[in-house]
Amino acid sequence: MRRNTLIMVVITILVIASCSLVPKQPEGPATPDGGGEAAVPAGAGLSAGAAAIAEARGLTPDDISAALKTYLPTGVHDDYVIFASGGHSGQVLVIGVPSMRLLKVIAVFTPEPWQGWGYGVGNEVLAEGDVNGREVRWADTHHPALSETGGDYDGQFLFINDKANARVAIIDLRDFETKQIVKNPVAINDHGGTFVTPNTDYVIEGGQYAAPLGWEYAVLDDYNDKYRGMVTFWKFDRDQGRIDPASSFTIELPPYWQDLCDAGKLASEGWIFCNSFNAERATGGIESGNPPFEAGASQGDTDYMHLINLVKAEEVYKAGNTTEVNGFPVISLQTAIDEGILYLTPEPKSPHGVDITPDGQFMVISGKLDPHVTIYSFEKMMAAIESGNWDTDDYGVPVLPLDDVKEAQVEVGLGPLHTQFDNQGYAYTSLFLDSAVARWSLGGDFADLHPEEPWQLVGTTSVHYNIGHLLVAEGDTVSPDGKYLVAMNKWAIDRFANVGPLLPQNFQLIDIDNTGDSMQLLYDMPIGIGEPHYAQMIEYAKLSPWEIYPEIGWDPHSQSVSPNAVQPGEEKIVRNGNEVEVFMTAVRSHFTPEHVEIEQGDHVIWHITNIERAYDATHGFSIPAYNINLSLEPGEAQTIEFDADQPGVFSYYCTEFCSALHLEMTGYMLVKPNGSAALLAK
Ligand code: RUQ
Ligand code: CUA
Repeated sequence: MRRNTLIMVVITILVIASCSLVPKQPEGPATPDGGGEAAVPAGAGLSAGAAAIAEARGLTPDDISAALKTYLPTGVHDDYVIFASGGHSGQVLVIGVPSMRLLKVIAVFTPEPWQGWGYGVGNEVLAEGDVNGREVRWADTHHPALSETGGDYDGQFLFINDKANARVAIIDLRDFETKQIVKNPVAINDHGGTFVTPNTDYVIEGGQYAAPLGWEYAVLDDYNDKYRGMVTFWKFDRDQGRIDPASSFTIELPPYWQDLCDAGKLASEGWIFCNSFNAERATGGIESGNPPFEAGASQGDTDYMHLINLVKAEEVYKAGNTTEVNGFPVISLQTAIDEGILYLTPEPKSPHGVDITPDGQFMVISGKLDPHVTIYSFEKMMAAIESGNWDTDDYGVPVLPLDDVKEAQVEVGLGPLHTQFDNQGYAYTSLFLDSAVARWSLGGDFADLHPEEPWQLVGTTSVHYNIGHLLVAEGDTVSPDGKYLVAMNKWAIDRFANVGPLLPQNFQLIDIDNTGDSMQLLYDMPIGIGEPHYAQMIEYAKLSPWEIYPEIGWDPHSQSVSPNAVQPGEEKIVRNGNEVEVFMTAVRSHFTPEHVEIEQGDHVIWHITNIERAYDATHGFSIPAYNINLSLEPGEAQTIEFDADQPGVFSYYCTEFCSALHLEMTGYMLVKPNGSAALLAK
């Protein structure tokens, strides 16, 4: 009895708390717990059995159509694949659409045992991300970018940034494995990355919180003179599948907090656009009676969009007109001004993100504290630059007057953040404060695609809750597909079973394959490993990953046959002084050799090749106490090295349940004690 009373009190508190927290109650599609619509009426076109199930579960007609639109029978593949930031997990999530099934977590910045990432495989790649020699084995991943050809996703590579430490990683989509991590030598954190130019010549990494370049020390009183923003252009070498730091450069920017960037395309190809906030150059210091950053950085009515002429910048870099920061070439702010590389234009109140329409004609910016999206015309911006009719900011950077470059403003709702596009002439903007997605009509050449007047709000759909980014199928390419939109919600509140005070974020799939104001919410997917920021959705048919590695003895890091590959019949153990080299193969259901006898103090170089040619015939390999754990996909060759400093008997075994005799897929590593240890062992 007392227990029940307690439960009732708790429930009452929870209901009250959630009512006051929930930003806006759903008003669109009904939810399973009840909203408005009645359960499916009898005879709604369902078989008697299906209708009975629907009735027993209290499903509405909307629920049923949502289920039918997302259900995939076993063995049927999704039409689209999402590559989502894994947030603080430092990884990338691969999700199928419309099923919203998690297909894979790709290890990137953080060790991941299943893939052996950081336990024998990938150690060198992870080490590339060390900062000043210190291991940093997590990341705050924000924005994945698929490689593009002609402004369209080509399915070859994926890039993603680490905001916390200003790093960029590259994943090869032939095997969904991370190949490279680069640490930005100029900035200690970033945000405006990653974005690619239309043919992936450059991967863009913009900064966030201004600091002296190279994160040198300087007091905050010197903020205006010594603190700077930046944007780095990493040259991508598609043949090597790597960024080439030796052909990359940075542009020094004023100490406004550059936020997000987007690469111009088609009409605007060759230009880069970055929004910013804190044009006020607030330096915080709430503890000393200064306005806190949140107030100081939002005092002004406008911040600055940055327009960067990348073609010019590349010329200037190639001409060697750069300075160096930590050995990395930097085009100075003054050079950027003198050479006509950098322009600014005002943007309303503390914006977040800039997104370019598929034709490259318009740049869309949302002020977080302004209910509008502001649309800029590339043509007008070029005309304004041409006219020479501008003032400058405190650093001498030309500021193009807003009225000269603005095309339109659309009032969309409260807290607008990010925008994506479809194939029907609509744009979609996330509304953080309203917890909604706004659909609005584009003008320009898009005006013919829809019945509405251009630059108008067409409809909104509620999401749950506090949406950050959104994504549309191929929604930031030159030819979006429309069809599906995913709302990346920061809060979940009551959407899922309570799993304690730390809640998953909520990806919500929305059907946008219709015109007008109806957008149906289809599915909720909890993200339980960190806060994802952005994601991109590519047509599954554009991906062509390998089923097995092309040849036996494949080194995934070099994407070629390893010189250390071990072919069947070539297994052996070779001793050379106190260096022991093991040449091992793995195949169902044994390792060869099964005995590895070494001596304490030996240096061990151990090559293993999975000689399988069967789809999905992966073997694991772990050596206890030595922190070694590999995943060997069919054909894969790996080499590990360690000092046999611990004497004893160590059974290595396969960690993937690969066959009926998987448990027997094992062997003994015998490390014979020597010296004093040998005496003790007697
Ligand atoms: S963030 S919620 Cu892209 Cu890093 Cu916007
Ligand atoms: Cu190989 Cu289990």
